[in-house]
Amino acid sequence: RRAYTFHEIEPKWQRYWEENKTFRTPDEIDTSKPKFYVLDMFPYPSGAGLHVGHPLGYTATDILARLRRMQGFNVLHPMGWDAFGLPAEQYAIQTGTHPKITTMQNIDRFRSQLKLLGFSYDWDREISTTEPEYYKWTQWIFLQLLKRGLAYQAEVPVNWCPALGTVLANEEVVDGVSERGGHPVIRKPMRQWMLKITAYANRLLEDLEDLDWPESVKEMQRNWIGRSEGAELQFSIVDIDGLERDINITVYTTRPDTIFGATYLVLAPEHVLLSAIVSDAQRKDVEEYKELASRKSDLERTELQKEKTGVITGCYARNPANGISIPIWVADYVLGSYGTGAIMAVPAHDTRDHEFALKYNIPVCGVVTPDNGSFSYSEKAYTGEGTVINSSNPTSGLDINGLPSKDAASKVIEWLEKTGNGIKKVNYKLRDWLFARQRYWGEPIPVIFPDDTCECIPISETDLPLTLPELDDFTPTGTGDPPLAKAVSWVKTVDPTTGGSARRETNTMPQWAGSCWYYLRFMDPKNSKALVDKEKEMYWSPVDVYVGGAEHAVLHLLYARFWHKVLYDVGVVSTKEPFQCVINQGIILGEVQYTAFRDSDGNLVSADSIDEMGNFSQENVPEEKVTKSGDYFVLKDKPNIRLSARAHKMSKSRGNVINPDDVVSQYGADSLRLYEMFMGPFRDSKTWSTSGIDGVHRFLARVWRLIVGSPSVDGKFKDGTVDLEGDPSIEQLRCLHRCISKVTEEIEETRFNTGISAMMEFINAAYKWDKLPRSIVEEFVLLLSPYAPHMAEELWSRLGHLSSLAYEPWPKVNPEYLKESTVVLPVQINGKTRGTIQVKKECTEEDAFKLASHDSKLAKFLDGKTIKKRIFVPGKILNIILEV
Ligand code: ANZ
Repeated sequence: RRAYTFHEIEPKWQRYWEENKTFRTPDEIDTSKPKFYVLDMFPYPSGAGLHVGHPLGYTATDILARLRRMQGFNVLHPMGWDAFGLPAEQYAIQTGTHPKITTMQNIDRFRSQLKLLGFSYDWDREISTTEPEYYKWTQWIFLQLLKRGLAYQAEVPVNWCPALGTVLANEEVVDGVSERGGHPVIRKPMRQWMLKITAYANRLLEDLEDLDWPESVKEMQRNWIGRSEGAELQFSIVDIDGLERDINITVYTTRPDTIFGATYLVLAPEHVLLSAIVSDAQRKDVEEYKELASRKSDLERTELQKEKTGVITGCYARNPANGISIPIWVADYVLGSYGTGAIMAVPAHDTRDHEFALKYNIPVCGVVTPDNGSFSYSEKAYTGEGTVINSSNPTSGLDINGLPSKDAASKVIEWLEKTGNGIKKVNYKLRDWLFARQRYWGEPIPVIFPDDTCECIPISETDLPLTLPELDDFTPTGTGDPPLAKAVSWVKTVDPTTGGSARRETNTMPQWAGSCWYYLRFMDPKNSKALVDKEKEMYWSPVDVYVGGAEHAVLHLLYARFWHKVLYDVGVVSTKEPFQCVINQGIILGEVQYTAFRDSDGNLVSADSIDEMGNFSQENVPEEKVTKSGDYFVLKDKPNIRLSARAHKMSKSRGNVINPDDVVSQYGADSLRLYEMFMGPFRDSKTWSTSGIDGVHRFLARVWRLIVGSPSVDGKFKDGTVDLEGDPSIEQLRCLHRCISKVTEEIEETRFNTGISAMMEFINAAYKWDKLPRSIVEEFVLLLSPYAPHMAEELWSRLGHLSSLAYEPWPKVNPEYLKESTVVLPVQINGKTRGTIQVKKECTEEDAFKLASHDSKLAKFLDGKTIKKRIFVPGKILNIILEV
């Protein structure tokens, strides 16, 4: 039997690790050792179980964790569940099964699937966001936010989704429908909890600099925060006869240099001063316009392609730069929630203003020219920088003609500040975070409302957790009242200070809440006195490597950073940032699918000719009938028929989903792990391929046969394979140390795929050796162990070790063996030394001869001659005898 018996090996070692708690990170640790905290974005335990995308990130972090343990670090490598959220609740609505039960079942399934893959998590630290001992601290953080004025209630227009019966965050609405389920969403004002993330905008932006994150993720966060610099300036209101009124409109602009080009103002429809300034004649039109605008989302209003609309207010403003009266409009392309909700419109230099001015016949006045020529402002807006023109006024005393845009902008700001007409101003796109959901399956918000006041009172920290009440009916009430309102006896409570009756908050927190701080709980998961013990936090913070999907580039990673900074201010954490390094794994696409095409007569046609055809049918072609020809895929037996080849996202409807459990039972967990790491660069997207997994499986089987030998698998090694006594040769040591160096470096740089290539090279070389000394084999087994831990443990034990290799010292590279040693080899032709070549010490006769015949000096003597004989003394001489 040559078999590599993964079926037996894998469960055996999983049991061993579990029974011995091999990967437990003890509570009390030797803190003089360096630490390594490597974390996966914990999963939402969906009903579908693991998909093959999960093990991609999890294997990578597992390899890092195993490497660092062997390098002598204290490693924290935990796993848990982000288990509140919509799907369990919707399932409950459909089936009546309590979300707690569904969640528990899903967690059990996920856990056992993860255990099948041999990840070295410390399962003693497992947490779920739905456990009261956990969400007690989520609620505690909410109370800290409340205390600091960072949680507040507001009547805000929200995205109300009637079908889901809940309010959604902006990010959960895509193109006017809910991200989950695609139900229509409308705008509706409601009382909501908000978190003041905007108070942290600048810190969230600035602290990005020192993070070792993908540049693309940092850039997305920067854009989301959307810092812009400009000025706030005031326009005084004049009525139609040019009389000053006692009202000012403040606008926000990023282009103070264009102030002389402002030919009208725009107020957002929700601007508070609108009704105060509107003329009687225009009042009706303006009211109608406001009503229309209130039905649109911000996204619809600001889309560039949408035709701009607006209504004149009948009121005017004086441009402080030149004293000219300009009309004030109301238009919905200006948002009430950004800047001051009012703008000075400069049609010559802003695309939206330009479109609007053309439509409503408003003057366009160019005040910045491009440096490389003239510009026709009536046709298009010039939005770039340049030299300022038409911008001087003796009355106001402002003259910026001839200045570059940037300098002009500074000069205008100076002038504004001097004259009291305005100030320099920084703005952010970031909005406060809507923090309430009209849902059952979430953390209750720990506040009460006494019946006789409209005050809101936080519940005492000592009364936490405020547990979710049991409920049988989870359906949304549809009125906007959350399902928790149905828990009548829970809602009714007393105000502890007055003894009067009170109501509990029935909104719950959004799913993001629990995932904002879970990485802290893992440091000290059972602490009932504090969220995390101070010393443990100091030791383990920050997370050294955090791996997860790129879809979390903004929301999760921004919200978690925000909470972390608040906790820093509260004194709970010691670092400014939670995650030092973030890595996004690529996505795994389904296997490439090949499609052939037939014309209406049923004849096969080439894929490049179907464009002109009206009628054709398609069929899938199995991989074994396909071959590559140049850049295309063609049918093996009909190479002139091109096929289309595409990889799609794995989805149930396409039927291309690969189930990790199936792969494990067919090939073993080590093969799955190795394959996912071998598919391609870790960060890239890649396509699944069954033949690829065959390949790595064969590699593992080759390792097995080399070391265990065949066919007598009885715990003893067969002759001729591992030589337990012998000393390694220099060549073997060189080969091993090259492998150590490469594997170590590639894991540390998270280039897992090339680490595997290095091991494959080693095994290829090792197959050529007559003897395989134990010391060499053992080191190789250690190198293999982060990738294929089950097999490595088994080999280690068969090599005579009695306990796990998990904490064996990681092989050290000896640089001596990495030196490529070369020698200068004299080359004689017919006994006369004609030159030299530089060769590796262990160079073969064939290689030496090749080098000699390519050497320009030596080639002269060899060209066109027949060689009679070659005499080669390795490392000493090459003698070539020619026929005469
Ligand atoms: C005059 C101007 C001239 C502008 C020009 C632009 C170009 P960011 O970079 O996004 O901050 N703006 C200000 N508040 C607005 C609001 N509530 N809704 C819609 N637009 C608003 O852009 C700021 C610029 O967007 C501001 O600068 C303002 O138009 C507009 F050649 O003022 B600008």
